[in-house]
Amino acid sequence: MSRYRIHAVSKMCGVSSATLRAWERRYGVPSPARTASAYRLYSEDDVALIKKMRDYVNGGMAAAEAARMVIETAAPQPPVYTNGGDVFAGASERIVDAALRFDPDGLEAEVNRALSLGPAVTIFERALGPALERIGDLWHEGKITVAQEHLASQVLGATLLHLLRLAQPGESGRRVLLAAFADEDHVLGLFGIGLRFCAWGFRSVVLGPRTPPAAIARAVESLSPEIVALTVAIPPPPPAARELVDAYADACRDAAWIVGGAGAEALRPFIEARGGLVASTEVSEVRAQVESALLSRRRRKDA
Ligand code: B12
Repeated sequence: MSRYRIHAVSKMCGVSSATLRAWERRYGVPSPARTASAYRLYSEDDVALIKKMRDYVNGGMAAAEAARMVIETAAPQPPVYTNGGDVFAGASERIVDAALRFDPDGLEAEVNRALSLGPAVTIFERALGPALERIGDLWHEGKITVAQEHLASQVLGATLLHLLRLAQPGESGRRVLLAAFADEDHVLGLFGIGLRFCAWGFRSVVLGPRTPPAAIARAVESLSPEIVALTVAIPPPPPAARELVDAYADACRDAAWIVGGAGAEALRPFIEARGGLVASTEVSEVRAQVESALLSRRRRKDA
């Protein structure tokens, strides 16, 4: 049962309230219940987690590592099933609810909780991605403000980048360069697809939003990726679009390249004219597209 307020817990554990809030925000350790007026209410289990975390940190362990140990060794919590028993859908719903409440701490805590549900790619595809899409729809319908949507994008974007770092495979030699078109800020879907590439054995290098062709050219020259994955949500108008796609095609040199995102279809003729791929909207088909592009690339190199 949850019964202790933050000041009481702070005294019981010898950890300041500010540190307790920081541990919750950064690591979800712990994620106490809330009263109707949003005050934290800690349970005995929450207090036990805090004491463990305190002991590790006092023993000289970095807080992030201590949090990981605490989460891994905690007795398994019964998952909170909602939505027909699907834990990922439940996590997604709680993230959206936190955005709807405009509750930054709750949002961080729910996102952090989702991170323990399974492999990074599954967490993205079944919890974080659907949450983003729902938040986008709510924004479009005028049910949440730009501020709420920005907050959610910010927290989820930072988390996806973190997951991407954790999901990197060992030095396998295969490398994908991930970037957004010039003038493009929408990168969350790209980070998600980066997790897929990691699961397929690629190390990813993220150049991020608004990457001009010259930057791609430089990165291709220095890093020799096997494939360049670009995203575009809002394509430029046709005359500029052809020029821009041509510039990306030149920048990718002999690397395979694939363009995805909501705006890719509009650029299909320009992309295909230069030997690029337009990503399928089915992620399972993207893998086949990538493998066949890499095979053609190898054949070209061997010829
Ligand atoms: C989050 C968001 C933002 C965030 C982006 C944060 C970030 N760091 O990415 C911010 C606040 C910055 C933003 C800004 C703007 N946004 Co906005 N945004 C959204 C929102 C709500 C969600 C996008 C998202 O992350 N979706 C979730 C991801 C997972 O989906 P996804 O991107 O489609 O990616 C999937 C696939 O497409 C695929 N994929 C994507 N890229 C790639 C690449 C490869 C290689 C592969 C294989 C696959 C792949 O993988 C993903 C997995 O399924 C959408 C609304 C919506 N419902 O989509 C609007 C939306 C995209 N935005 C829109 C607009 C208009 C803007 C602004 C112009 C708003 C403004 N007035 O300032 C600016 C433009 C900024 C710019 N220059 O790019 C419009 C675009 C309409 C259009 N097509 O013209 C939308 C659709 C909202 C709307 N309904 O009006 N936005």
